[in-house]
Amino acid sequence: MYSEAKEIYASIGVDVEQALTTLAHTPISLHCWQGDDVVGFEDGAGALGSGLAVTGNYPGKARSLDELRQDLEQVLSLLPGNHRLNLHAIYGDFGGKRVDRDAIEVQHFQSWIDWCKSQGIGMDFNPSCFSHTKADAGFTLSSPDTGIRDFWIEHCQRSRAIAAEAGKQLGSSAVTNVWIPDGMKDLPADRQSYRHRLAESLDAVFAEKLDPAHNIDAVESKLFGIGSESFVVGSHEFYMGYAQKNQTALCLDAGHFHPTESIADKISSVLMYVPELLLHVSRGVRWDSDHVVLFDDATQQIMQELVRCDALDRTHIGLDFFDASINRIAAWAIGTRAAQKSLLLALLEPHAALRTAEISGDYTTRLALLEQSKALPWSTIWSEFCRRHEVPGELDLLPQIKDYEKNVLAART
Ligand code: RNT
Ligand code: ZN
Repeated sequence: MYSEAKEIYASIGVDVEQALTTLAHTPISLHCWQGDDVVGFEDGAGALGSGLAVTGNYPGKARSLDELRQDLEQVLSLLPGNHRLNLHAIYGDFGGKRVDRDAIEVQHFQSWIDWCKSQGIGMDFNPSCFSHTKADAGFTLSSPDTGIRDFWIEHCQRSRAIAAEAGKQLGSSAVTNVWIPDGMKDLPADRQSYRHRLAESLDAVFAEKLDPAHNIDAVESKLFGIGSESFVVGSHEFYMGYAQKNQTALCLDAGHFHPTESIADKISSVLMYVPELLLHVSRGVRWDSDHVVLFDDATQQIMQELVRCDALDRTHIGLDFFDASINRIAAWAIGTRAAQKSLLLALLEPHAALRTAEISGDYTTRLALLEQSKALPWSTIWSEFCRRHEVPGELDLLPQIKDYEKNVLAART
């Protein structure tokens, strides 16, 4: 079936082997926080806050570092290709000691770096500016309180240093993504001073120049959060401007815009002005920005743009969702594979023919070719990709997840 499918694609000018090579060399950064509902391993870690919410109570969540690593290894065994770990600062190896956010050091993350080395994968990093008493008033880097601002600046600076060390040890640059929850439930009287303070704080966070071979800085905007419905300090315009001015990477989270707005359309624009892009592939549903990623139009369009803009080399693809209402391993695996399948579909487009049709004004052919693409045997190519990487195909995925649930997760009560 594979050789037949390959022939079909060759007949429309698509090199399937080339597509599979590109797919194999495009890692997806697995967000550690899907495994335990964004709790982390701090001493006394409590409720998720700062506008983030996880709903559901499916049994079997990871309760310790060892369990989270075991789960991640299981997820990696279900994914074709070579991926990365996206770690939040609250997931340090704190050994049961109280280590506040302004005191984190490389030593607290060395066991993660070693784990990544053992898995042959790279690591990305995130300061955790939420779920903390010093974030409870709703502000971190933009807080009017100097003490609070300095606390979070210190946390972000330390996060960059940890990321850079991970990048150095692993021989692959770590992307450090700054997202903060700062905003207001009701109408503010002075938006500007918050934004000025955020810019100043970010300047302090990024003041130390780090080797881009070890660390890449990214900033992430949001439209609104729970409790910040009327005003978010770090809006899209704010970070778009900041990233452009300071030439940091810009993070686009698919769930952080108006419901009818797609981040796919933004990719070709922002890449004209910022050096690199970080994606939080996610799925917004009504107020939630973090449903499990699907093989849907939105995800396919994002991947199409990355391929059509030849932007894969300048884009870091990460995921951002957390669903506690289903098996968490399934959420991770289904979401990541959906992103990969979308990328494969994009790589299998007949690009030359599409461009020729478009430039000659033959939009009929363009539309027909796009519809044709959906009906071609891309899933046979996907099966072959899974087979080559010795991971389950679509029919074997669920049974493997159920086995793990029965043999491992069920014992966690
Ligand atoms: C929150 C942002 C942010 C977080 C994670 C936990 O709205 O999307 O990326 O989801 O860092
Ligand atoms: Zn995000």
